[in-house]
Amino acid sequence: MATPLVACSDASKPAGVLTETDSPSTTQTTSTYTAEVCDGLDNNDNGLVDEGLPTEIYYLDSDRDGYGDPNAYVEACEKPDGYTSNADDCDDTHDLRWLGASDSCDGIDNDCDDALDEDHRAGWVLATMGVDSNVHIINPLTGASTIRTAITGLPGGSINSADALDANFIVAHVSMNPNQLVTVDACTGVSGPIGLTPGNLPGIAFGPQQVLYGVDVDNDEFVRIDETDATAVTQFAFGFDILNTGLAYDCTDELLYVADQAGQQIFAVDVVTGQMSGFQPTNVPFDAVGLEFDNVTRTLYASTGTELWQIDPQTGTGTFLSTLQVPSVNDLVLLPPCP
Ligand SMILES: [Ca+2]
Ligand SMILES: [Ca+2]
Ligand SMILES: [Ca+2]
Ligand SMILES: [Ca+2]
Repeated sequence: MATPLVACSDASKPAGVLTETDSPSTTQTTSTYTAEVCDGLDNNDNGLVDEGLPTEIYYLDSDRDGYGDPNAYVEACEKPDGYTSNADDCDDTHDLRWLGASDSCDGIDNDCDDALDEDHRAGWVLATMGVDSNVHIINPLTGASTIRTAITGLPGGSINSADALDANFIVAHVSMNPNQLVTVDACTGVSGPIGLTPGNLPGIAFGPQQVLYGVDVDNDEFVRIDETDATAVTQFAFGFDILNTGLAYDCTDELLYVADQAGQQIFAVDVVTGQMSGFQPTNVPFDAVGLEFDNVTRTLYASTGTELWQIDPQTGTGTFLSTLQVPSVNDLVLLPPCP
C-alpha cells in the first residue's frame, strides 16, 4: 500500500456541541466553545485542523470517470474534489477504462484485461438460416445444431447471406426467384419483404455506423445497401471474378472481411477509403461460403458448406473446427439471445 498523501491530525480534543453558553444567562460574561467541523479550518482554535472527526479513505480520480486510483489516496473527513470512495480504476488517465467495465467495440481495452472489445456481442450465438428455412443454432466446436425456429413468410429461393443488428432485425438475402432482401425475426421466425436487389449478394454485413454492405457476385462489385428498400450503390468494382463469397465485420479495426471462393483467399475492405488490403490465400476449402467475425478470439468463423473453420485474418491460416450437422450451409450469422 502506498502512503496516504494527506492525513487528518490526531484528535486532541473531543468534538463537542456547536455552541455552549455559560449560565446563568443573567451574568455579563459569556464564553463560547466552538466544536471542530470538517471544513479545513481550525474551528476550536487549538492549532489542529479537522481533528477528531471520523475519516474515510478517498482515491484520486484524475480522469473523472468515477473510479479511483488504488495507489493514490487520502484519508479525510470529507471527500475532496477530484477523489472518489472506490479504488476501481485500472487506468486513471483514461475515462473509458476501469475494472469491470463492459468492453464495448471501441478499440479500447475498457476493463484492462488485455482482451480487446471482447464483450461486443457477448452471449451471441453462431447460427445459420439454413437452406431448409429454419434458424439453426450451431455449436462451433462440435458442429451440432438445434433448430430455434422455423422461418415463415419467405418467398421462393433460399437464404444465402444474413447479418443481425439485434434479435428483431436480421436482414437476409434470398438468392434467385428473384434476388431479394428480406427481414427475419430470428426469435419468432417471421420474415417480411424488403425489395429486389440488383444482383446476387452471397455476402452481406452491417459495417461502420450500422450501414449494410454486400458483395454482388453477378457484377463483381462491392455495394452499399439501403436495408429499407434494397437499393444498392456501388462502392467499387473488385476487378476480378468473385464466385461464392462471405462478408464479416471487425468493428475494432473497422474492416469488412471478404472470403473469395474463386481465389481461395480472404481480404479486407475499408469502406471509408474503398481500399482492399490484406489479401491472404487460405487453406479453407471454400465451396459455399459463410463468414462471421468473433470478437473474443478475433478470428473469422468460416463455413465451407459442410465444415466450419476458424481463420486468422492476418495470415489466412484456417483451423478446422467441426463438420456441420446442417446440410449445405450458405451463411453464418451471430444472433443475440431471444428476449
Ligand atoms: Ca478515474
Ligand atoms: Ca479510468
Ligand atoms: Ca477487455
Ligand atoms: Ca473496448
